[in-house]
Amino acid sequence: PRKVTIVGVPMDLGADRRGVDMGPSVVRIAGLSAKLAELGYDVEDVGNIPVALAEMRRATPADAKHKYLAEVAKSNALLADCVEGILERGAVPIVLGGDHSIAIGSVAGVAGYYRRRGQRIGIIWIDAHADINTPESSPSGNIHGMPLAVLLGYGPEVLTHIGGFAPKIHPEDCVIIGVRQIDEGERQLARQLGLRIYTMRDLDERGMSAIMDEAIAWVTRHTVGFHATFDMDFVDPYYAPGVGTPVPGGGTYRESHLAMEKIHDSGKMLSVEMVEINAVLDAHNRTGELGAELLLSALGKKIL
Ligand code: LYS
Repeated sequence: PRKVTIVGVPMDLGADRRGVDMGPSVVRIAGLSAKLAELGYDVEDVGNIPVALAEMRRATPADAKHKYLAEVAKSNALLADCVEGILERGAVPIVLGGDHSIAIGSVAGVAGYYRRRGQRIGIIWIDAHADINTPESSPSGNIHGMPLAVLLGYGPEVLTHIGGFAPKIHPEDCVIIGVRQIDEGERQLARQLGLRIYTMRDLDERGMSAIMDEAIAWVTRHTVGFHATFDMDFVDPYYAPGVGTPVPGGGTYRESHLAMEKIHDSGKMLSVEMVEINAVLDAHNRTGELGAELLLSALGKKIL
């Protein structure tokens, strides 16, 4: 059977708000491992990457532009090694966040693994936000608004150079899907890099199916495959109330599953990640359960 390995990252320092640190637990509680085993996978769960506790440390004024930088960097470096190890053991990594700053470590691990084999990877980034702020452009100083910029080589070196190389990905190998809130500096960087962004309007006009076909074809032109990173705030808050930065007008329950099903059917998904589920703001673990179900769709669960 195919192998999958789950790793949790109880990271909330990048969001500077408690609650997303419980994301790995709520997705596990929703029965992810057992349901993956039912799909026929050989499942391993390696537990959680250590993350500093926000209560143990006051954000310093020097850190205002990138809060908890040292702690976020440290956990992401550990995560990168862990993810690379999972790939070396022949399994597909399933990363449970945590806030979206953990994509820095996940992608560092996947990109590093394939780089050693002379190959590039792509990214499918499903999110209400573009996450392409830099410490200079960020309105909040929260690192979870910066991970895509970091992976493209923009931001503090302690983040961009995790794993010893930068950038982790080329702009022409990524897509962002579902954007409906973007900061001015992000808009500028996206334009400068020629990043392919599918906004909610694109989804409204063309539908999720066509967008996913195009997105998958795009990110696999020059790559061995892609990392899929799913920010739960892509989903409309009606279906996913338990997120830290809800934005109205998001994807439906069906659109979200369709995106994940098509990701699976492409046969090109190298690794997958679910982030920004906030247990404190959730209603009866509805969002946690949706997170587990969406991961199962990405791993091949079908209606029939
Ligand atoms: N763009 C905003 C910021 O940089 C929100 C980011 C939300 C990330 N999950 O703070």
